[in-house]
Amino acid sequence: MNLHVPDLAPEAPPVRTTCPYCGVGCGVLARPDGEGGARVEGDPDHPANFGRLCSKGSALGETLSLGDRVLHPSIDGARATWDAALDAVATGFRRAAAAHGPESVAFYLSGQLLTEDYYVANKLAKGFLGTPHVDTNSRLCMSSSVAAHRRAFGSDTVPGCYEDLDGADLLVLVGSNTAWCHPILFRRMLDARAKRGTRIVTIDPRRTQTGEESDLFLGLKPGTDSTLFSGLLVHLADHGALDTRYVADHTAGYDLALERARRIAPSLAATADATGLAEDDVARFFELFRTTERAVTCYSQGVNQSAQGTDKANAIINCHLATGRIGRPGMGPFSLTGQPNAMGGREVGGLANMLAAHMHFLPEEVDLVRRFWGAPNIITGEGMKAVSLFEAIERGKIRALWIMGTNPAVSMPRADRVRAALSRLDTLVISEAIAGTDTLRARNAIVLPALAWGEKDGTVTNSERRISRQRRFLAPPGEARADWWALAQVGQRLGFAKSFAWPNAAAVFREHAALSGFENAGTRDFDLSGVAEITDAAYDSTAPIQWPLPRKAKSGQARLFAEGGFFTRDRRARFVAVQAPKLADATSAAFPLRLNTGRVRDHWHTLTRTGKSPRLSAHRAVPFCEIHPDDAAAHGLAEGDLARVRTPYGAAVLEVVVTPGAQKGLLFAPMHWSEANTSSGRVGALAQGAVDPVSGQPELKATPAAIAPEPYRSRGYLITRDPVEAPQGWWWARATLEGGTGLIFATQEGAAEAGALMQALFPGASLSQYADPACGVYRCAAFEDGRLVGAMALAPAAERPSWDAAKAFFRTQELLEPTARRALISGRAESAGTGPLVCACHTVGLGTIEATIKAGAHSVEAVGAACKAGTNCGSCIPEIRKLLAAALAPSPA
Ligand SMILES: Nc1nc2c(c(=O)[nH]1)N[C@H]1C(S)=C(S)[C@@H](COP(=O)(O)OP(=O)(O)OC[C@H]3O[C@@H](n4cnc5c(=O)[nH]c(N)nc54)[C@H](O)[C@@H]3O)O[C@H]1N2
Ligand SMILES: Nc1nc2c(c(=O)[nH]1)N[C@H]1C(S)=C(S)[C@@H](COP(=O)(O)OP(=O)(O)OC[C@H]3O[C@@H](n4cnc5c(=O)[nH]c(N)nc54)[C@H](O)[C@@H]3O)O[C@H]1N2
Ligand code: SF4
Ligand SMILES: [Mo]
Repeated sequence: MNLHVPDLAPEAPPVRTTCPYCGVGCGVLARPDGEGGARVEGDPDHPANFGRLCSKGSALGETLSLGDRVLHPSIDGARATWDAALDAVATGFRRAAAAHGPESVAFYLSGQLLTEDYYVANKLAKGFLGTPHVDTNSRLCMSSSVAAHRRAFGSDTVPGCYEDLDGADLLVLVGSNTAWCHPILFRRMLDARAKRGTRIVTIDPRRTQTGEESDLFLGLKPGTDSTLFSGLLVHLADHGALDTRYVADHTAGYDLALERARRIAPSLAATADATGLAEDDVARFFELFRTTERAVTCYSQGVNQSAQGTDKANAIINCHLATGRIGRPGMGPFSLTGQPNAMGGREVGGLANMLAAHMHFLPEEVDLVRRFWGAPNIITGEGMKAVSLFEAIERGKIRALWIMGTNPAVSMPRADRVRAALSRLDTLVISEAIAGTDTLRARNAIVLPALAWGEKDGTVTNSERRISRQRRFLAPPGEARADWWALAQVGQRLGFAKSFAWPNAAAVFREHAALSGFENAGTRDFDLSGVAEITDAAYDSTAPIQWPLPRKAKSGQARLFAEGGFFTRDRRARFVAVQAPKLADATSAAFPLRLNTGRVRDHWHTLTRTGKSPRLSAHRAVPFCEIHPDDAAAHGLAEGDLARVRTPYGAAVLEVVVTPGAQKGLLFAPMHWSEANTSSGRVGALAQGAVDPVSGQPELKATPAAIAPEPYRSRGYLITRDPVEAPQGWWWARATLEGGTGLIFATQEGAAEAGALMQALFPGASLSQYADPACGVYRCAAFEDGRLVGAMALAPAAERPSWDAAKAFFRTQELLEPTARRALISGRAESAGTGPLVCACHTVGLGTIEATIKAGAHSVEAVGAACKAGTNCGSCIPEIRKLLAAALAPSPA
């Protein structure tokens, strides 16, 4: 169903906008088709991607349909007008504030909001409602990096830019699966390797696709990064590799930091021992770092999402300060941000420990912001961070909450508890674009329909401090409105009409830029005053800009700190003496393993958007758990089995993936699946969430865990044109397919029950069936007027029928040939498929690629030429390379 009103003529020039997924911030050209859809391609002029898009960006056009959108406001399930819903929000907040004080109202925001949305939310809460309790999913994402920047630089400043990746001779990737999570930056890194021989070192307990592509992979024990980088600092000091001038002129605290590092990692041997790495590997890494001046260290969630995430980041920054490798071309510590606007959220001050525009709570800062806003109720100190915030909700201390652009019932650690806590609130407001999320299902709420990508208008900031426009190219569907508008309306209803009266997003942006420059004589890093008077027209047409961009500056600044100038009082950076690493909870007999969680290549977070794309849903179709072969054997598990993974906080049933890339003792499961798309694959429920003492960021990578087989009698798939409810008792995961939707399932039932189910699902249809109850096999295709409407296969669990071939028959609505009809139920179809998807852009499966290699395509280019795999976005090239290596390896005989 497409309800988008035709907005722009199909022939109109493309709209320049920005990808709404990761923090790389790629430029996108969108060509609306006039029917609510659009063709997208990379913007060749955008300095983040120069025309490239990864698999997720390339498939954006598949996520624009309106069938599952929230299209009008509702109150406790009943449709309401915007006026009524906004009145209800204002009344709820006013009531909570009157009865329990303004601090009983809270906001839980998102790094996927636009800067303009974020700015208005922050201003409303911190200046007018008078509550400090504004936090965001960025707490789970990069708050440890923010804290580390502040400790080292006195400000939350990313010192470098993407060109440093092109110009580095050494790239160290710490706790980052860059190949899958920042694919376009990874392409730039591989280009650098091809052009200048850049070496890539990956540090991660799992051998990820990124690790596979690296020159050196260090599979360290979880949580031990601070030891490794302490060892590196000691090595640099002992080998005369310091930049003594830089240390003397621009830093403080070196001696203490080195002394602490020596205690944590006194020698190479001690470092190797504590990190579980081979001494040779550690030595090679240290030497590479010592001898390569142009070195960039990139880090993301393996560093941030950790009970000592801030220390990990500071241990890395220490090594760059000690060598003066910061702010110069091809050098620097580089926090890769996750969400498209993680940086924008930091700029407006949307974290509980910030006030606004990179200012905190010094009395003069509070006074400055108060005067600028004309704020009657300015807050004077920090609010609660995400984990504490939800605990306070559980205790009844927070009575009203506005959730915007995030799905905490899935993504918060201890997600079961978080979901239950929501029922304690008197007023819950949820601004959402997609219906049926786990958070929306958690309880009744005031639901406000948000604009989605393609409909929204505003700005986002990427990892290199570059602000790009997200531009509207589709008409707002239904009654959906901009998030900033809804927030401003509530501000007006609470009696602050004048302060919340912006006519458009450009006006909000101007105010935000003006605040950054207000009484800022170079003492605050974040300064956008150069665009504080930008006209509506210029805002509409602006090219990406980098900050700082002070008044009168001709352009933004690409790098900072090459010659010091830090934002501490004495303008010196600080070395930080870090603590010896220790994971929050020890493993035990009951929970002998650890659960690491993260991401897969083609899915985004809780699947509300990538889950709509058949191509993106094919790469990984079920929630799974990676395990080392030895652990699998010890627990009686084989590839493809289902296993129950338990932690002290929750449990999930996941498909087992046995891989030597997993570290012994460490499980890995993706965070993506929710109750909306699987019976029990919601991994957030299992995460411990012990918080980092400095940043408050929860640990999501090392929860003590147990695993055991979860046997089922049968496995199978069910494909239908429209979604159907899975029967009680099934384990299932749902994926979007071309022309249909599919359930991969496991059940204690057999052929007879499967047959009965198909009869019930398709009462008027003609069923072609094959049943062998004795062997537990059942296959069925359902036709209505000759059109294929359903297909099912069920077999004993060990056989796991694959749907790869059957899926293909749903791509068309045409009548099927008799041979195709026979193939569908003969079981032959199963083996005729092309196997699991590797290339999402050209829909090329594993089987096809293997056959292509066998037929003589012996390079990535040759495979591409023969079957197109890897020729569009390139996200799958690492996987193709791996298949080539496996196929072409000399056989042992
Ligand atoms: N495809 C895809 N891309 C995305 C996203 C997505 O959902 N899907 N989300 C975006 C967002 S918001 C974010 S934050 C980023 C995250 O991007 P990444 O940080 O690259 O992704 P993760 O998979 O969460 O974790 C990275 C790695 O940290 C490793 N790790 C775990 N523990 C440790 C440790 O103790 N030390 C070290 N060194 N490594 C460890 C994990 O094994 C994992 O491989 O991705 C962004 N890009
Ligand atoms: N176990 C585990 N948990 C994790 C992580 C992990 O690695 N492991 N990673 C953490 C990290 S780094 C992150 S960033 C979080 C992400 O976790 P979430 O932010 O909870 O995940 P999303 O699915 O991106 O949720 C965004 C929601 O906003 C909705 N939405 C989309 N566009 C708009 C809009 O314009 N306005 C509004 N109002 N709503 C919109 C989407 O439909 C979706 O429901 O997860 C965290 N949780
Ligand atoms: S790397 Fe991919 S997901 Fe990230 S911004 Fe670029 S196209 Fe979007
Ligand atoms: Mo994130």
